[in-house]
Amino acid sequence: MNKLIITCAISGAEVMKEHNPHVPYTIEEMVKEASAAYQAGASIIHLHARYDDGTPTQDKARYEAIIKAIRKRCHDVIIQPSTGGAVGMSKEDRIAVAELPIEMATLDCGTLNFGGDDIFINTENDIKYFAKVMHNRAIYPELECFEKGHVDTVLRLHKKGFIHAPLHFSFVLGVNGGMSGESRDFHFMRESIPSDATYSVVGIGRYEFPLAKLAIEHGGHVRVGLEDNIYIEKGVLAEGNSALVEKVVAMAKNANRDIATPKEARKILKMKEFDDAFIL
Ligand code: KMH
Ligand code: ZN
Repeated sequence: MNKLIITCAISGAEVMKEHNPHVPYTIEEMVKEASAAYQAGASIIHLHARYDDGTPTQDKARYEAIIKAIRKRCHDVIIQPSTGGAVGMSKEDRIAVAELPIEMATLDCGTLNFGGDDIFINTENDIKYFAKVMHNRAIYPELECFEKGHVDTVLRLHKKGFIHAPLHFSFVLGVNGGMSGESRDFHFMRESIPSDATYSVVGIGRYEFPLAKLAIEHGGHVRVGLEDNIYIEKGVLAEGNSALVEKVVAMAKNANRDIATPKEARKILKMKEFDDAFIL
């Protein structure tokens, strides 16, 4: 089977130190969490910038400082900034990070109720706007789909020429307001994408490891991290992002699936090779 790409979502925009003290806010904390996750086997770091007090921000200068610092410790890791940011941010603020020379970023593929009364807005025009900016800047989109309708939207916009191949999906399952992350949901999603597309699972909360197991067994890829889940097992807080990555590495080993390096991940995803231009 192909090698397993592990993404680590180290920070998120919603989870706070009150939930798990290892959630990074400062640049130093971001570097510590990212490099430990990279050493443990993550080839992609999914990144939300925060200010030192934990407030989420899409400020370009803050991203630049974090990315520069991570790059010094994890030379060839794939850094995937969020263009989702936090609920309520404008699309102009969300996409500002795309002005940096980044190789990959998230592209959120539909609107949903988000964890209660919040609404995470991604209209069809928003999706086209983000896709166009990213395409024009040669930024590889990670297609985040929170339910099956979002996959259908991607396929329709791809057919119409707004979203370009290669298609790499992330099935974000288990958000309250989105699709759940049961085995039937996983199979429905994976069977709904073209055979030449790739996918990663993003299991929220208790879905993180059961979905990781399914993806490992079926040739998919896996994202873990404190953005998505703060527990290493029921009721036990994870001692940082690297503990979550290590658990997936052990699961992959059990299933005889090797872990992809960043170089191998770029090849599997049909990305361009690492370029010094990505060093800010
Ligand atoms: N924080 C969520 C509202 C992304 O990174 O693009 C959106 C999110 C998706 O986390
Ligand atoms: Zn995110």
